[in-house]
Amino acid sequence: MGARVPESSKPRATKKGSTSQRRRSTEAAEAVAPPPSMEPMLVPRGSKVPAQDSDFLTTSTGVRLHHTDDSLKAGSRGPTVMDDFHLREKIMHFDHERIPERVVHARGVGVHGVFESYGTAAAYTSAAFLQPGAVTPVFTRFSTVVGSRGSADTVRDVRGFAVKFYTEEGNFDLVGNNIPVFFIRDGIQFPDLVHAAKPEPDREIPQAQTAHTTFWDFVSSIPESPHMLMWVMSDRAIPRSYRMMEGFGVHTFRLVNEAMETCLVKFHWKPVLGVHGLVWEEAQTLAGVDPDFHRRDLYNAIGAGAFPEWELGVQVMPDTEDQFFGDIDLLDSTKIVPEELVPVQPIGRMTLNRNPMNFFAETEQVAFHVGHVVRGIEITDDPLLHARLFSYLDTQLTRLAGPNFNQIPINRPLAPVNDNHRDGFHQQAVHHGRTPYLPNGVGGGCPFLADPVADRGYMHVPRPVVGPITRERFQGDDHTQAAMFFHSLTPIEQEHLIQAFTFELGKVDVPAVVDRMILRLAQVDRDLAGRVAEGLGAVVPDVEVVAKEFEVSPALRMVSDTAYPADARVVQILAADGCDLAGVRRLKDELVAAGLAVHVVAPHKGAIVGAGRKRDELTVDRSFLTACSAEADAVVVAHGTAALADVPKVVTYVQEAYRHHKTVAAMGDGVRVLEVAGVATSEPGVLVVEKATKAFTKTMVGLLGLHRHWERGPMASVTGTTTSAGAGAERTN
Ligand code: HDE
Repeated sequence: MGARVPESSKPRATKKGSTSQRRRSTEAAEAVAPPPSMEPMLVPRGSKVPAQDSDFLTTSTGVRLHHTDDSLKAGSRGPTVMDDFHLREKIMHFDHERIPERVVHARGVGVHGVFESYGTAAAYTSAAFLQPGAVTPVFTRFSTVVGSRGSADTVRDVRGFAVKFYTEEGNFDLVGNNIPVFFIRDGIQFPDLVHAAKPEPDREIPQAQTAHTTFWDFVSSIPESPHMLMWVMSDRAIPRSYRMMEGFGVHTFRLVNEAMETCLVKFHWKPVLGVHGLVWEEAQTLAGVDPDFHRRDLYNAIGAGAFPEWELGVQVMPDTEDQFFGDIDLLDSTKIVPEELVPVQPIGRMTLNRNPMNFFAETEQVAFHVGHVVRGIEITDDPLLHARLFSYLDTQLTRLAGPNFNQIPINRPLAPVNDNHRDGFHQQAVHHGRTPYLPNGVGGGCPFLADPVADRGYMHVPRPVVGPITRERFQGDDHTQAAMFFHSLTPIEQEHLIQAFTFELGKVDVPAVVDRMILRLAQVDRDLAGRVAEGLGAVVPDVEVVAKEFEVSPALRMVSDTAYPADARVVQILAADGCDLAGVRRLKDELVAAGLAVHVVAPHKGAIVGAGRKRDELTVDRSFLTACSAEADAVVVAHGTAALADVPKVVTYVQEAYRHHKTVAAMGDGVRVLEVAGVATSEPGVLVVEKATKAFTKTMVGLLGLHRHWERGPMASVTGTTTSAGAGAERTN
């Protein structure tokens, strides 16, 4: 019929026409390409990415397509015809893009890095990656536990801290948390714990939080939970950044050296940037303003070259027959060994230096497993750990659809593999030979078994195991370490912990559950229970405190006088049209040069113009509508912005930053905003300068390294001066 080809059906890019397109995409690729030091080491392996190596759009079987925007129809409005293999394949694949999210730790972020061994653990373990000078690539995934994959980053929750070491002797996964203890002592109760913490099943609320009845119903019934509850109600559960969290292996592991001598160890990750939290109000605001706050923070820091670092350390205890250290049961994951009793010995350093190329391929498909250990590291008898040994392998079968998940690029070891496993869903290998079994004679006995010494084969240290088989919970002291944790905190941290308990229990709608929890707290500490009960209008029952005498452990505090590096901390400069652009620019440049991130925030996006006759412009990063002080570590009001003192949103902005104990500064007449906000300029962490100078930048960086200025006290002076803030608001009206 010689029908006219409609415009929209014409091929979009001919090979000739696509040259410029290709150039553009190369440029774009170069713009985002990692610097050579961050070149992918593991993924992808070759120069070509399978399924993405044609310049043309193709089907999944490589047929080049000339049109993809319209389905094949009988006429432009007619029914779609079955001949359209492209439509059916495209939709079929799309329909199956999602895989089941992790049953816990669904929300996470993964990044690549490197681990450098100090060699200081060589006396304790034969593990090759812990010998002097060994350098090992790693992939680290941080996560929240309770929320779904799309939930907010800043919720109150434990954070997962899982590291996969691609060692030359196979993969070692250290699958830990940012809290060194756990809610339960026996893994058989994990499904109950998670069912209680997840959204309640009738209405599926609330999402990503433990502030609801069923969680507290369960944990208040678990005798060993008080210690973990102290940690989860502390500011550790609302970290400022993944870069500022400690990590813990939680369980005790056994190290084995070349002489087959053993010791028991607890693993610790110590962040070079210190351990810092958000304040609860910020965490709540950020969940709405920027649900990806932690993910973004980590990507941005790595993108800017501010690579976060942690020291790996071990507490080393003798491998005694009963596996106790003094009266601390090393097989009980609800107990710590205080660092004052057994110091943490640094054994290496991890630097996270490369963002993933593709979230799904790497972060979503990475499969951690506590049973991925290497020669020189062994599992102990902790019953929590033993349940995990089953769970991690098992869960991947569903999540990654079959047993071949270790062939996925992100999970592949660097060490050569010859496992005799065959077939199964998603088998990628084309195995050769006809003897995937041992012993064999037909295949020449291949693959060979490794001698534990000459070939460095993994061998378990023989250990006698005795005892009756029984379903019995071993008894422990469940209150003393909980009390020790509470009393080791600074008063401001204690106050936050009490507020957290009060908030969470305030959301419980069954009074008997609240009463039971207060009773448990009273067994730990009467003062703590009394302060929580007061906020809830509840009564502390007359029960005996069961916690015994203890020494406080200063290592448990987050608040200290130590100044840490301020790498990639965020400073917001509040500016406006007509302000001193030169001053803003200078401050911004100097802060960026010092390794900080700077956002210019103004009444509108686009650019602001200076006051001078010569046209001068500065790009605005955020408007007051899209920014909030919770995203920043410090707020500076620029010179030439006195009029902002008449804008209630700006006044509240500065008050919030001050109330959250952040560094607040003003240049020149920007001090007017501080005055109207009721910010006392004599208070710690409040700076007023005439203009941007090197000395000002230096002071700012120093103050940011302190994290917050807790000595200001809670909100006191701002509340006391609401009249002047109100006056500012009045003038606007
Ligand atoms: Fe996990 N945990 N867990 N867990 N866990 C999972 O494995 C489990 C526990 C931890 O970034 C799951 O691959 C049981 C303690 C992290 O991919 C699952 C028990 C600690 C991650 C599982 C525990 C952890 C997980 C879900 C009680 C700190 C995220 C998806 C015996 C030491 C790993 C998956 C990642 C993930 C089971 C308790 C840390 C279901 C049965 C204690 C960091 O297998």
